[in-house]
Amino acid sequence: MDREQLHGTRMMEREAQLPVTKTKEAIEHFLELGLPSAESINDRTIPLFNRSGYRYHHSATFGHRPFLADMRELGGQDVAIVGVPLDAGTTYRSGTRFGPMGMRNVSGLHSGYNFDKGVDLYESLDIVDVGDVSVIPANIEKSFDQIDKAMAYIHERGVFPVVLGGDHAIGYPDIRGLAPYVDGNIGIIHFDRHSDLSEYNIDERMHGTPFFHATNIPNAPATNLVQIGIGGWTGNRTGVANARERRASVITMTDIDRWGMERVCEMALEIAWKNAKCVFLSFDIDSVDPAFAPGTGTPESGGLLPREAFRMLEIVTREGLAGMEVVEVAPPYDVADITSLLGVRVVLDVLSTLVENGKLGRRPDSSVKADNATPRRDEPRADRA
Ligand SMILES: [Mn+2]
Repeated sequence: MDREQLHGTRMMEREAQLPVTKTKEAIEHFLELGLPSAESINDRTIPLFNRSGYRYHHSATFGHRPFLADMRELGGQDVAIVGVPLDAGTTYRSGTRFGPMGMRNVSGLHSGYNFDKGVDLYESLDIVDVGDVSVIPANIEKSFDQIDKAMAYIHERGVFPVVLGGDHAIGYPDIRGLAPYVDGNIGIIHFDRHSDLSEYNIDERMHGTPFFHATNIPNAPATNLVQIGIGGWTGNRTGVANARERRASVITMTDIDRWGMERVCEMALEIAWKNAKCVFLSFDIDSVDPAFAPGTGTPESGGLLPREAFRMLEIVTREGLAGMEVVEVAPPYDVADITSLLGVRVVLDVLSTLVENGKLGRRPDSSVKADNATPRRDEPRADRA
C-alpha cells in the first residue's frame, strides 16, 4: 500500500473538483447586503454586517421584529436593533458573545404592549433588527473599527441604534461612531457597578476602559459623563483616579440610598445635558444585583433592584437619547434566561419612555411622529443649555 491508495489522497484530489460557484455567489450577495467592512479588515469577503449566519449570528430577531437583510434599505425606520457579539474585551469570565443571541431568543416572550405604561411599542415604533456587526474575535482594535463604522452608518441614516452587547469594551466604538454626527457635545449616562475608566486592562483597551477612551473624543468630555451605581470590591483604582482628574460625576449606591432615586437621577440629567447636544445611554447589566442578573462576567453584590433600575431609567431617558447599549449579558452564567430577560426589559422600557415623552416614534395618543427622533444636530435644548 502506498500514499496513492489512501482514501485521504483521493479525497484531496476530489476537493479540487468541487465547484465553488454557489459559495462565491453567496459571498458576493452577503457583501452587497451587509456592506464593506472597515479598512483594517484584510479579508474583504467579510461584510460589515454579518449576513452569512455563520457562528456569530442572530437567531431569532428581537421581539419578532423584521430582519433587515439589505443594509442599503436602512433609513426611515425609527429603531435599529444591532447585535455586537464581542467578548474579546472581557478580562476574565467571557461569554458576552452570546449576549445578543440570548436577548433575542428570550425577547419573543414579550409583545410590544405594556398595560402598566399604556403603550404598544410596535404600533408606535418602526423597529428593524439589522443583525450583528461582523466582529473580529481575536482582534479588539479591528472589532472597534467594525463597530465604529457600523454605528456611524446607522447614525448617518438617522435611525436610533439599540446595541445588544457584547462586553463593555464596545462602549468606546459605540460613542466613536456617534461623535462625528453630533454638532456639539455628547453626554453619557452610564449605569454600572464598575468605573470602566482605566486606560488599559492587561495592556489592551478591554471592558474596563471604554470611558477613558470615549472621553478622549473631543466632543464627549468627561464633565458630561455620569456614572450611576458604582461600588463594591471589583472597582479599579486607576479608573477612579481618572474619573477624579477628568471631573466625571460618580453616583454610588450609597448616594442612591442617601439622596433617593429621584434626586440623583435629576442631577444625572443636569450633568449629562449641560451644554450637550445629545445623550448616549450605556447600561451595564451588572449594575443590577447578581441575584437578578447572575448572567454576567463581573458580578458585584449590592447592586440595583430591577424596579429601581426601571424607575431610574424612566427619569434619566425622558429628555431623549441619541442611542443606547445594553452590555455584559453573558448567557453561559445565566439561570433560566433571567439576565437576558432583564436586558430585553431595559431596552423596551427605555424605548417606551422615549415614545411617551415624544422623543421617538409616535406617542400612543397621536399618529404624528416625533420631529426630533434623535436630539443630535438640533439646537441645544432651551431648558438645558
Ligand atoms: Mn460592569
